[in-house]
Amino acid sequence: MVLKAVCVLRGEKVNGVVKFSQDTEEAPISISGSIDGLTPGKHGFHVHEFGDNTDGCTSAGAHYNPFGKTHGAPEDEERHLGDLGNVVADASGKAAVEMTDPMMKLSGPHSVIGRTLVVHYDEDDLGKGGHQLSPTTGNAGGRAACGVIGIAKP
Ligand SMILES: [Cu+2]
Ligand SMILES: [Zn+2]
Repeated sequence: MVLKAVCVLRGEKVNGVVKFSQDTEEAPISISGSIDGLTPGKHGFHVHEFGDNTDGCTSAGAHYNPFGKTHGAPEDEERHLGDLGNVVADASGKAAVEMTDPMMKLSGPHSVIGRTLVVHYDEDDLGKGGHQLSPTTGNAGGRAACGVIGIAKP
């Protein structure tokens, strides 16, 4: 049973497509895709709580955090479920996304399907930057583009 989901990211200048797949209920999720229109360098990348874009990316709420944890890096135990770290854009502003995540799921009570994927203007400091926002958002700045994660066409 392979689960597949897709997210079309749309922003003022930033656009992208990100695909999610999970081979079994227990398997780590694979995330791949590409994002264009970024500034070169690192950009925070998270699943936010709500699949609500009524008022743009703001309506997506905070990082998806069903276990009441502090913001962190994807490889940390102490992280929001939605924390995917950073994507890295090259000199032309294009980021190739290729990651796996041990915690995120496409099924069950904490599935990310129906929630919003966000790419930020700034780098996520993974909770370690010492800024007042580090423990909640990684101080990743505004939301450059977002989209709701949906079930992919087979
Ligand atoms: Cu975010
Ligand atoms: Zn977070």
